[in-house]
Formats: sequence, C-alpha cells, structure tokens
Amino acid sequence: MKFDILKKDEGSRARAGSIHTDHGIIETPIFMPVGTIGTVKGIHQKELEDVINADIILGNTYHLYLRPGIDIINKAGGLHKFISWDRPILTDSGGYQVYSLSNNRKIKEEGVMFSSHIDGSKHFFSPEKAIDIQKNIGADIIMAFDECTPYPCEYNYAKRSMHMTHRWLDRCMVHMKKTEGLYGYEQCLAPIVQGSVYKDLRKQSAEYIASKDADINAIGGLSVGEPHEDLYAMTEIVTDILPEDKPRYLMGVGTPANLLESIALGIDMFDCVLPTRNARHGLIYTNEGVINIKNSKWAEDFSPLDPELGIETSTRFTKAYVRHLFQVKELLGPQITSLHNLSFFLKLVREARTRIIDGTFVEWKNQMVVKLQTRL
Ligand code: PRF
Repeated sequence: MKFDILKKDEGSRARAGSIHTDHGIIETPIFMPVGTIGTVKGIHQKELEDVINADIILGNTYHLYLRPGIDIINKAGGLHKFISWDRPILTDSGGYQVYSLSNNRKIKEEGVMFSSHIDGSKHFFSPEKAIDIQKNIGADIIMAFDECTPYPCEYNYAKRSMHMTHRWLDRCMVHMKKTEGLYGYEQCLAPIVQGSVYKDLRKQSAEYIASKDADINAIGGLSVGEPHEDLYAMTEIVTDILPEDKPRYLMGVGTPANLLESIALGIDMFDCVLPTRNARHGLIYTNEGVINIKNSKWAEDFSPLDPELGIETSTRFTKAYVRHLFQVKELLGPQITSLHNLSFFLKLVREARTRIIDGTFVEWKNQMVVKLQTRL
C-alpha cells in the first residue's frame, strides 16, 4: 500500500498525503466514519459517498463476527459487496471491543476468551483468528490483535501487556503471510503501539513497531480517560519514532480539537464514534462551537443548522425544526445531526489538508482549537 507525502508543514509535524489502496485513494489527514456493524449509523451509503465524501469507513471484527457472522459475509462475497460500498474499509481487530463490550473475558497468552454482549455465548479470539476473520471480511486495512490497557493502568501490568501485544503482532504477521488473499485485492496489516501513559514503554513499543516496517502504523491505548496532556505527550513520543514515510493512525480519537492537535504532531488517520454518537444525543459541532439542539433556547431559532458547512441538509433545516424532531423522537432528527456532524469532521480534516498544502496550518489550527471548544 503506497503512501505519497505531498507536503510537510514547516511549522509543525503535520503532513498532507495520499494512501493508495485497491479500492481507491485515501487523502490524508483523514477521519474515518465508524460503521461498526456494516452501517455508519443513520447514514445511507449514497450520503457517505456524495455528501460526506468519506474516502474510507471502519468496521468492527467483534461485531461482524457475532452478527451477521463471517459465513454470511463470505457468501455475500465480502463486506464491500454485502454492504454495497466499494471504497476502502479498515477493520478493527476486536482487540478493543472485546475489552470494552463483552463480559467475563479472560486474557491469556494464547488469546482472549469472552462472552458475547448479545446472548452471553462463549467465544475465543486469538491473533490468528483475528487475522482470518478480517481477511474473510475483506478489509483493505487489517488491524493487529492487541490489548488496549485501561486508564489508569499500573506500570507492571502495562509493561507485561505491551510485550504480549508485541508477541501477538509477531503471530499476526506470520499468519498474515501464510494465508492467501480471498478477494484478489491487497490487504495490509497495521501493527499497534501500546504502553499506556508511560514514556519508556511508549518509546519501546514504538521502536518495536517501527522495526516491522509495516505499510501503516497505529497508536492504541489512548483516549481511554487519560488527561489531554498525556494523550499529546504519548502521541508526540511515538510519532517521533514511527517511520516518517508511512501513515500513522491514532485509534479512537477524538474531539475536533484533538484531531487538529494530533495532526500537528504527525498523525494522518483517525476514527471515533464521537460525531455519530453525539449526533444521536443532539450534540452538534459547528464552526462557532458545540450546540445541544435539545436545549429550549433553540425552540424558536429559525436560522439554519449551520449554513457554513456547505451541505444541503445543514442549510435547509432550521435549529427549531431539528429540536422539534428530537423532542418528538422522530428518526429524521438523528439522521440530520449524524450527517451534519460527520460532514463537519470530514470538512475539518480536509481543511487541515488544504492549510498544510498552502502553508497556513498552524495559525489556522490555533484559532480553530479555541473556537471548537466553545459551547453555545
Ligand atoms: N486498540 C484497538 N482498537 C482501538 C484502540 C486500541 O487501543 C483504541 C484506543 N482508543 C480505540 N480503538 N485494536
């Protein structure tokens, strides 16, 4: 998977680039909408293509394995065909969802035993199984099987866990080579740096991951409740070590301000449920700050949701109308806000890209970070 860097920013570590996959080009920095169970909640694939213009979406091994099951995805000819999406897909390995969703999980060197959050049935994931499932799903980018340590995490636990994640990576790599691609397009494996909030562990993990010379490198174990200073400090240590000529993916991050600060530290890819989950709760991101559309202050505000965003939905519908839809619990409410928020996140990273290219990134980023943290 080729990565071209178009421009490096002079005032920060930000870069503008493009990742070439067999399902199309991903322009970076990029935000990947989360399509956990084969749908970006509330959004039609046509809207992902034409309104949000998502270059890539994310799917979850854990969820897709439980429902509809790998057999059905296989029979459909892979996830791209099953969900009718022919742009790139990245799948997370399950090495996070198992810890955050399932009950009774038992982590051992061999893998993780867990109970389904749906019906309590027992399952086992290993590095080899996580690779097999992701290959069968047909993901363009496959994530290594890791343990995401919680926050706070005791030093010795974080150290032992990091070493196990490294050994699991080696098993993923061996298994990846053993099995041929099913669908005739390139599938690349992205290893994940762990190490909790400990500088020496992060450094050690980043050096280990860098030594594998993978096409894409990821940073996990952050945005799990640690202070923002730790998020940025760990990201900086790691981006300093990971190869410059390969895309860097910061998993599960974050707020619009987090995205811009992390882009400045050299991150190229992000995913997060924040825009869609918040949208379902009526929280909307705008250029002026965050709005809670359910608040009575919008009841008679007949101004458009956000005309600056430049999408029809956010110009056409008023705040008062969208508030009303939430009041009466109509489906259209969260559909509008989800489309709005995802468009906002994608527009933000696209603008970052343009600013990196034209050399105005840092000034713009500093202004935006202040604006984006305002609550209206
Ligand atoms: N590992 C994996 N997926 C993830 C994370 C991780 O550490 C995170 C951490 N924020 C989000 N998603 N496999």
